Amino acid sequence: MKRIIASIVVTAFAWAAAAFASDAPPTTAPAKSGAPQTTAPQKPEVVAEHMDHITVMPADVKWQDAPPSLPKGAKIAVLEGNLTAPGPFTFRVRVPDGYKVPPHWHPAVEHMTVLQGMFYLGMGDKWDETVAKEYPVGSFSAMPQGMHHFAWTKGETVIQVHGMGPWGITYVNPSDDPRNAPSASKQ
Ligand SMILES: [Cu+2]
Repeated sequence: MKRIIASIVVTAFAWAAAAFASDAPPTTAPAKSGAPQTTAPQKPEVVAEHMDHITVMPADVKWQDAPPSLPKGAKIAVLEGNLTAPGPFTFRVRVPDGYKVPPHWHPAVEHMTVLQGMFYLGMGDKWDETVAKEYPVGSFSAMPQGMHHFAWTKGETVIQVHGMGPWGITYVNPSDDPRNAPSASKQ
């Protein structure tokens, strides 16, 4: 009985070994000296080198004045990444009631989630509130890069935007760009 079991085990092992061998990548070179090949196991740290675990508690969200590319009155909090560099980013924008962003587009997909207030988003080159859609708290939108759109708010509103940088904003009408305003300071 013992011999039968041993035979089955050996057979099973041989089959498994053969199966493994046939699945092995063709580039694997056989061991030359018969010494066991040592392959260093994949270290989880390899993944950690590319990204740290980022956690941001509500009390840790640091608000600052939004860059001059946005109309005055906006605050921004960057939670992840660098908006000007390639790679993932996440930021929040807090704007007052009645805040307006004229028609514009972005160089990357805009993933937007409404966290507070009421956000209105319309597609197109021209300001037209009749074509806009209402986005209450909890709404999400993912907009293709380059799509022309405009937005405004009702009540103090916070949206969260994430995507793959570099991020930016280009206004359809350069005269709408706050960076082009005569009063725009170089601070
Ligand atoms: Cu936008």
